[in-house]
Amino acid sequence: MFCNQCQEALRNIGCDAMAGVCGKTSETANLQDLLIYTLKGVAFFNQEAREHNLNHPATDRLIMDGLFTTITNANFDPESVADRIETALDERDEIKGRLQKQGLYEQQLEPDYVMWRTGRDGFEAKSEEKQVGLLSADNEDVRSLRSLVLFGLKGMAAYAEHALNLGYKKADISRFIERALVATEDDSLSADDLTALAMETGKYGVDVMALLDEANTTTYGHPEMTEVSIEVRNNPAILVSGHDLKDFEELLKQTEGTGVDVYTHSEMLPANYYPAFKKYDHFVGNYGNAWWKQKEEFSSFNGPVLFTTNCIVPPRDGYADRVYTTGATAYPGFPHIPDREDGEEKDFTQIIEHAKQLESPTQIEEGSIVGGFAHNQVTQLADQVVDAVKTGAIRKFFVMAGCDGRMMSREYYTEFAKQLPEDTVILTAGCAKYRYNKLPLGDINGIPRVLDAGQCNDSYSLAVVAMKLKEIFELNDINELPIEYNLAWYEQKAVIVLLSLLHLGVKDIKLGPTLPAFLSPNVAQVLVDKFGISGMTNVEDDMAVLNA
Ligand code: FS2
Ligand code: SF4
Repeated sequence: MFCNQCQEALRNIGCDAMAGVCGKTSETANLQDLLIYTLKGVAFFNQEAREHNLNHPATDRLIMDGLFTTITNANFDPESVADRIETALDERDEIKGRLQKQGLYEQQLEPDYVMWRTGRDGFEAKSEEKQVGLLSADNEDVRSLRSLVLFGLKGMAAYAEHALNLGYKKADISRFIERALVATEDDSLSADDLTALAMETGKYGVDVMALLDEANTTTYGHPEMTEVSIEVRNNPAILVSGHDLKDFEELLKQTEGTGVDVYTHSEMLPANYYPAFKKYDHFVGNYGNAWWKQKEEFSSFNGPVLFTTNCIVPPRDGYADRVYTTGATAYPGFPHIPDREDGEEKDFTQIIEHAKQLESPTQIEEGSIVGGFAHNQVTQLADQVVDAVKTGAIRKFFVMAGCDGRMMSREYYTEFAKQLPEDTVILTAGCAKYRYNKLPLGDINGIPRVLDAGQCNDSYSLAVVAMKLKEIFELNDINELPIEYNLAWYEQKAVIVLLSLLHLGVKDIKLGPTLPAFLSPNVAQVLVDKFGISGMTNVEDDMAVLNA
């Protein structure tokens, strides 16, 4: 195996042993590479089918789901990945047959990724071939840029799938995903071409986040300022993690009146901010913190846990028998709630019945947290915010969005938040917030000093707010605003968020706790020269650099 897609890549180079730092086995990692390789073949033919209106909507989902499956901490189950490879091979050849039937495709000298086929027992050997994995290109800059595009596409696909689950899709986004997947196999593209493609990936990143925002807010209402309880009640309960609001809604409906409570964990916390979910009395609040604390927190929760997306940590005994997955996620031994069929809801009966037999959660924290500051809520507070900026009560905003993680070096973010002067406000989104959302940072004229917009995809909201402020203050450039960016990344959704911000013209982003291992020195230099990106150093120096 060789994998360098996340912030925990071994020695900040890549995981290449029997298992990744995340716990993904070499077998699963290789199969994930083979799945991506196969999806490129699906994309190759589906581009052509799309041109002639011969494409099927199910192919869009297949590509999104396949990419999503390979995101860090989403799917650890080699069987589930191999199932997807089989399905993708069939889909690829079926689309090819469809084109041939119409005389739109003639067999030619095809690259391996569009023609390879073995039985399931041949997947392992195939997955070890050099051309399948991330090291297929010999030129390190080409390799780096292909990785940047591919990892951005993974994040894009995840967001596109959440939107699709709510019935929202855009052909342009699927078309781009296909084109870009195929481009990562095109040896005729230069480093400049691939750099342009990476920037274009950012454009579609903005589009997909806007689409998901539309899907979420149209379906569930605009997030609103909400006080979320972090305490527990004395009923059996289910804890829901991940990002998929459709899954969350269906579980809430199916648990209503059963005596089983529902709590959110990690990236599901923002579900508390949506008006549509507030009518459920058995939706109690949030339990615990960011994904990496799940071993302790799932143990004390006592009830079953549902993963709707990443981030899964290989479990410890004591709770492993009460963890369920759904969607793109899987882990060997965890029961998997199957996909929706024919417009029906997913069936959560098994996990609900399981919950009824278990103890209620043990309380681990007291009080509440406040969030729900997505763009609509902030726009409603615009007068208050603008006044505070004009009078100098708020001198600066710090966007501290992204991911949390288990590395000790991430204590930096807690310290940074603590040391920020009192006339500054943190704008956050994603699970990065857990590093400071429970600190007593107070408020400025009633505006909390930590404004949480929501999940990582709600970083889009922060961009909308910035655009709005630019308009109000009649500025020419978003970078003239008193906003600094100090982002934390972990997995590939952060890659698409970063590319999106670059596309919107945001400059001088600080990125930590380490710069991505997949950036070659030359590609990293381009990001420095063109966008002023820099790595985090230490709190004192970074405070000075960011004029805190
Ligand atoms: Fe956090 Fe993990 Fe949101 Fe990431 S819970 S690192 O999936 O996408 O952010
Ligand atoms: Fe390593 Fe991250 Fe890849 Fe897991 S996802 S194998 S930790 S680089």
